[in-house]
Amino acid sequence: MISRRTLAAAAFAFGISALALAAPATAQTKWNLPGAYPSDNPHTENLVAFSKDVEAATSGKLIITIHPGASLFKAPEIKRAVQSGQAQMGEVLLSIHENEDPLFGIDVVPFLATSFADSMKLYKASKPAVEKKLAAQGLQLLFMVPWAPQGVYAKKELNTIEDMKGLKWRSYNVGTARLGELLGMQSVTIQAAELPQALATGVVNSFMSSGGTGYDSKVWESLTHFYDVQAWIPKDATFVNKAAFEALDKPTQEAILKAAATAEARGWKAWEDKTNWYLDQLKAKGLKILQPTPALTAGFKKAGETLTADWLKKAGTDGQAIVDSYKKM
Ligand code: PCA
Repeated sequence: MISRRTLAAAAFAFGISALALAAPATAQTKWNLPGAYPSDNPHTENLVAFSKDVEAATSGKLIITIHPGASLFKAPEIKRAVQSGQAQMGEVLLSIHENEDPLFGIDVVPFLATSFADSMKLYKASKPAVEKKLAAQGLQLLFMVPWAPQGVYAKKELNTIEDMKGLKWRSYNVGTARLGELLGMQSVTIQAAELPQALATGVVNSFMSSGGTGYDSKVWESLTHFYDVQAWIPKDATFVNKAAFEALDKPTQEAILKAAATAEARGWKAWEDKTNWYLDQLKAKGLKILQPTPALTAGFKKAGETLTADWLKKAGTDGQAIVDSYKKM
């Protein structure tokens, strides 16, 4: 027998859900955006500004909470979390996923695009293909923002490439791991959030990255030299779960796209503006900021040729076509 109480509870619950169903036009949607880098890194500051822009443009209808520093998901898990809908949006270095598709590593082909202007050209040449690959995984690309040109940190002078042999090398993607292997180093993959600890405990004594990540990791507490190799400029991607995006009303979708375009421009500018600032900060902390010797450069170029050949083989004619169109720009 159904008690009066159950009936009342059912009526109450029905009332609530009817209300919820009737309300979406004014309801507030709350989304999560896991990120991989620290709160005061320009990538994260840009995401916070993006989220504020979306909130303002939707009059508070869509609230996106940024979770910096790999606090919600570890860097390599962020993309999968958004694909599966555990989070609605995410931000991470796209080349971490080069093993899924060589195109995700196009911006870490050594010495292909080493200035911000060239990096933007390479982005334009590769964007349609990258968008398509992400769409096939249930993701919509919102924007991409570069880091700074990548150099090498070490605890000793590096005059030739042989001086790198035997170093305990931190890698962050396929290319940096392969570089470690080619140059006879002991390579271990560690994402930025765990790098300060790995440096402090001596698990690694060398790595390739930007001035930004060296600064974030307080690299001066353990290492002494930075060689401005300018090997490549990797980019972070911010993406949204496609189904979640498509379930939003049109004005909200438009607000996101508009804020994304603004965030992209703001992010590129921030990194261009801060590249030298970071190197100055490292210098002020006592790090030696150096140009690589011609011999060291030659060694990196040679390893770079091997990496480029590896990549072109994996990326096939699609990859070659993008590289060709970039070179014509
Ligand atoms: N910082 C990130 C990726 C590239 C960079 O400059 C890192 O070192 O993990």
